[in-house]
Amino acid sequence: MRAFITGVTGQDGYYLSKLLLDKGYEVYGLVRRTAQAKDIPEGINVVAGDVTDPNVIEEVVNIQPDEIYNLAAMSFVWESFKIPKTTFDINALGALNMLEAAVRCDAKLYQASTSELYGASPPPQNEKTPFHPRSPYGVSKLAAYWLTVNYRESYSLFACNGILFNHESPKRGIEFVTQKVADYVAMINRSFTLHKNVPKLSLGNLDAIRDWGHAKDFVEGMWLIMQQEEPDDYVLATGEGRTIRQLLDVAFAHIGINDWTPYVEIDRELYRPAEVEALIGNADKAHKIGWKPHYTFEKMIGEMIDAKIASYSS
Ligand code: G4F
Repeated sequence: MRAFITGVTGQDGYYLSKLLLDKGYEVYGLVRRTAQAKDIPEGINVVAGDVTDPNVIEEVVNIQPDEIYNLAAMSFVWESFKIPKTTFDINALGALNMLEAAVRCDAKLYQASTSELYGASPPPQNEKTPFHPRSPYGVSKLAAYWLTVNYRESYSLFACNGILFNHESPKRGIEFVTQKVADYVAMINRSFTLHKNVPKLSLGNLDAIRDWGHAKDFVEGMWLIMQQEEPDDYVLATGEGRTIRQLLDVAFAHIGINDWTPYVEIDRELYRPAEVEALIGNADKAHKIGWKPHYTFEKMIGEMIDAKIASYSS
């Protein structure tokens, strides 16, 4: 089997390509700058290019993959308010180019959709919940979602949306709240041994609720979705919602601190113009095809903090 992955340098690209290589796939990964390729697992065939460039279609056709995983995205919701056009180009136009490529080589296609599609729709959210995105990111991903459905219905393409709720790991970018907290907690831990003061952690909305799982569990779901008889759309989520306050409880407890309030300050700048208050997924449909997450929240946050502590002491 041959797979083509866009966004291979990101967190999900890393875990998915490892999974596929372990399964014996020949893996091709699209990278915008070849310098980025140093962070990807060994064994991937690196293809230089950009999802927004129509020439990428020809590149994919030359490779003739069996499966395309479109993970490339401008994925930071807050930033999407600052760069809406770039966000739309990468997330919507990029998906369109990959769908065109999939039609040309009759490949299966996985589209990385997101719980941000639900936005203002109250939880629990499943495949039947109405969409109401609250950011340029969410709107761009909704366009990609419907393009995927449309190509499936128009060309009988095996095209699927994985509607993934938040998923994290030590590979998560520092822009996202779990890694930002893990990094800070590791610094605090180090400051105890160095007897140094660390500035406060600035955060935005502490009352937002998210459903956080581990990326390693979620890429298994991506693959499983692509192995079904019929193409379809699936929610992947743990079903457990926590506030940012609860994330802070778990993270600080990992280094033995029970009261995090002296370490945290609120920065209004970090609020989004339109907030998504609560995302908690119902993944019953994915459970029926055999997917289930294994990591607990505590284990995942602990792993992220320990990885940061290890990086600071090396
Ligand atoms: O970690 P976040 O930036 O993730 P967000 O916005 O939920 O988006 C992530 O998950 C989506 C799936 O639901 C993906 F589609 C998307 O690409 C991305 O991977 O923020 C989580 C929550 C938000 O409510 C935010 O307002 O944390 C809140 N928050 C509070 N203070 C903060 C901060 N978020 C960030 N990034 N930084 C803060 O200082």
